[in-house]
Amino acid sequence: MPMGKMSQKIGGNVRARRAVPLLIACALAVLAACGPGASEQGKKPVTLHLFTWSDYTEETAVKEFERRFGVKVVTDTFGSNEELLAKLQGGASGYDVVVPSDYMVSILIKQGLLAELDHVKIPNLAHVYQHLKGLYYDPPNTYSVPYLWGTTGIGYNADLVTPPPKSWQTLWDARYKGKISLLNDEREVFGMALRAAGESLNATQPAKLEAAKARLMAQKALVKTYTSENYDQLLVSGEVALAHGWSGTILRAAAERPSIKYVIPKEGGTIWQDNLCVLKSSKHQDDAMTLINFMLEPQIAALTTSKVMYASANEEARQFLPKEMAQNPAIYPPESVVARLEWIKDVGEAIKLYDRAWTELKVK
Ligand code: SPD
Repeated sequence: MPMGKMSQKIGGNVRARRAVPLLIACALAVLAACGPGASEQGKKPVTLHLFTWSDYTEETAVKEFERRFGVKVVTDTFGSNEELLAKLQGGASGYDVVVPSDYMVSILIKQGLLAELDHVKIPNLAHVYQHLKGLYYDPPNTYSVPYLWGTTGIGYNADLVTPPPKSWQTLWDARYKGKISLLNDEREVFGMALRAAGESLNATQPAKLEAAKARLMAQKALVKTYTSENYDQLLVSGEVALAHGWSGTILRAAAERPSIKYVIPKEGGTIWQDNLCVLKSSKHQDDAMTLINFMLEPQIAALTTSKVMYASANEEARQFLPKEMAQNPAIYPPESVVARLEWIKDVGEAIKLYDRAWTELKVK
């Protein structure tokens, strides 16, 4: 029973039983102790712990879930897939639902960290675009449900950057010294430097990574900051003129300051998809799947996209979006753009080369 109705009903009982206040006080005390999610049998309340990207949830939707299912949701955020992985490997316990991107799903599966999903409990999976299911990182979607997807490109302030950037090389333009931010994300930053040189963003050859590192080292003096969490605000305030970043975050900045634009450079960049997954260690797997199913309700998914401005993997959600979002090519890029994008993949042992190069870039 939804919490609202449950408490109305208990309120009614309170009025009807003025003669037995002690009994009522006990009943209320039990409920208060149980809090959200307490079943009518007085079971312990359920709190789900959601570990997701920063600025990736829509508060009204979360509140509606809590109201409808009587389960509380506590949200904690990360800024990169590697941060998520490190926290899980470091034994961060207590999370139920996590939101890894594509390649990180494959890594978490390999590490045995994800629970198998029961598709019967997630009927709204039927609303997910067919072409976004069954992707390389989890072909049967045994462990992951597509949630939001997007691209990686350049956000720029057209009042400050002329001509408009067409190439990643603009991020090496000394005229913008101190006005450039890059994602704080090793696969994205190395991926960008590799694509800028015409390479795959999944290159594993040491020489290619060394060359990418040398280019990033040379660029470093121009870079104000490596951040994945506040570059929208840096763009809006004018502190940076060019930001390597994710589509939705830049579009949110553009909504605040119309001179901010988003471009995917001609050399191409990353296409990515973030997924809803349940951790094997979750003690609330059924509730976690209920949350996932809820997030896939078309109107809830539309609410989320209209806030975060990333494309929903949910096909049915699109009709509930305002037209300017549903038809915005920066949110839903056309096939011709998707064709020059590349998915980040698990590079296996070569990740050690990336890790080392990234650490060197950040410390030197
Ligand atoms: N602020 C939310 C950003 C979500 C980005 N997901 C990105 C994945 C990239 N590889």
